[in-house]
Amino acid sequence: MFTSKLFTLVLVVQPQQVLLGMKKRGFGAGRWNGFGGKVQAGETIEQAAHRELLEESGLTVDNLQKMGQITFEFVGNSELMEVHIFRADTFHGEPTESDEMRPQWFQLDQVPFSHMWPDDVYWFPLLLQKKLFRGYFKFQGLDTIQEYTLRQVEEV
Ligand code: 8OG
Repeated sequence: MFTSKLFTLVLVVQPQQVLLGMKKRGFGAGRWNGFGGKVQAGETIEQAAHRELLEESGLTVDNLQKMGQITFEFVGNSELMEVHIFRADTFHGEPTESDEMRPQWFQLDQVPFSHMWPDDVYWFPLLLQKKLFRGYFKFQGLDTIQEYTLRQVEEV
């Protein structure tokens, strides 16, 4: 029997650049990623996305666009991770390093996929093209995708 836990992930995108953070500790440490984390009891997924973005990057946004939903299974772990992925095209504040993340802008043609989660190379281009998607990735360990599905959808 599988159970699942909700997570958020926010990508701040500018016309030529995307903001990523180097995860300094915990799950995904050593990888560049968007900003996000677990949805806490009593908050909506969107509230969690705003909170985690502020905590980890120092930024606030007026508008989060829902872009995708990906479920991750890790072989041997019965808890699935359901990650809700958002995009923001405008923001307030200055990217600021936190205990968890060191933010840095990347040119859109220089996204550091070899130092990101291995599934990102599949769905990131969809997010950048403003296409909505749903996916399922089954990992063996933290580096190997055993199988996956990914499709474009009309509504997330
Ligand atoms: O609270 P914590 O930092 O552990 O939350 C994990 C964050 O990592 C959350 O924002 C969701 C995100 N995340 C995964 N798996 C993957 C993945 O395969 N790719 C990307 N880009 N982000 C992921 O949990």
